[in-house]
Amino acid sequence: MADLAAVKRALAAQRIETPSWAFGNSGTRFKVFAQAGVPRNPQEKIADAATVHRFTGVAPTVALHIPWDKVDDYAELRSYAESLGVGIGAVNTNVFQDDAYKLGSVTNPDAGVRRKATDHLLEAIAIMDATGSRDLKLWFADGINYPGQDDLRNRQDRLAAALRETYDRLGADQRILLEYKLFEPAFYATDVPDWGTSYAHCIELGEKATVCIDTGHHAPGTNIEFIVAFLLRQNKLGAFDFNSRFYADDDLMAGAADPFQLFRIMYEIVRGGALDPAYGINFMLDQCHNIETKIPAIIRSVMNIQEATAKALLVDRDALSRAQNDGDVLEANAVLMDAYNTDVRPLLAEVRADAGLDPNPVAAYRRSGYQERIVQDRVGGQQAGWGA
Ligand code: RM4
Ligand code: MN
Repeated sequence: MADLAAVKRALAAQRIETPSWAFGNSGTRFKVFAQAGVPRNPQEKIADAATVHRFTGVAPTVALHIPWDKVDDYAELRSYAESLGVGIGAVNTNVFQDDAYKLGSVTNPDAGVRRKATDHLLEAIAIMDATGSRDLKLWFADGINYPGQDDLRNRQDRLAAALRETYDRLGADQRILLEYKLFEPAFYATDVPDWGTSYAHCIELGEKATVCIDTGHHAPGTNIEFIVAFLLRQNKLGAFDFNSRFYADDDLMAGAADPFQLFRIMYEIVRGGALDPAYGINFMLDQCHNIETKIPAIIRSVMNIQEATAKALLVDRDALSRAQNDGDVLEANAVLMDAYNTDVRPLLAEVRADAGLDPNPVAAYRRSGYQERIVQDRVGGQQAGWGA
């Protein structure tokens, strides 16, 4: 049996980072449905992130996306966040929305465009210096649509050069998280399409470069927990972008589409001793709430990750290794499924009560009046969004 007190301690210590962009308007390429009360600036996004933390107790940092969260004074933004009880987490770069990037950013055949893109990555590190952020998250939309459009190998060389220059600019406690994505917006070949490509570049760069797994960025049927186990063994897993997918990069609430997959991922994290924040993995959300109310959807996502984690922590690891070593296939599977099939909601309610929180964060948020207040207050101005 798992030690319940230890399970509760691990759950209380768990940390999940929220994404500033998830509080803004988003949509598909067909339509963005604007919502009332959505933030108009980075400060309002941070206020919403602080609200998620206030009700969950486990989301004390918020990731920025530049230039969406551009401000004149990042030290001031940091103080503002801290005054609301949260810190600024990863800084995400954006080299996918400028006209110049039509044929790629750091892999573009034009050296001038590559310079512009790399300068943006360096600018993001300067922002991290001011915000006190550890993580620079890089995702490249780069790729090509047609065979022969550009030279696949040259593009890897250009990518490596930009990554090297960026890596060399990192401070002692800063690191690169290199994200990958199978396809979209490029349809024939993406320059960082999978974890192997990201891993190889991270190895080439050095120990301050690690892989970021976005759970929505794989081909259907990919065994993500295998990737987790493999990268943990190599000390190269740096972060997650959690979300759910049914088809492609759907960006739905984490744990909504496949809670069993989330459990299997979190089991590998627990198995690898990587849940403790001191291990250094940044467990982030990367979602878009196109039709549902954003703040409670993010609270729900945090809770879904907590539930998957609680189940992973409840796995009877001794019984599991016994069954595995005995070659008892059915028993080993049963041990894992026993944990998965446990209703952990009462346990999490206790953990929250122990921390002085409402056991039901979504209901508490709904009762708090925060949603009504932002709907009333945030009138006029330009609502934040990623401009689909
Ligand atoms: C990308 C990728 C990045 C995120 C953007 C908004 O698909 O997942 O992590 O920064 O979307
Ligand atoms: Mn992502």
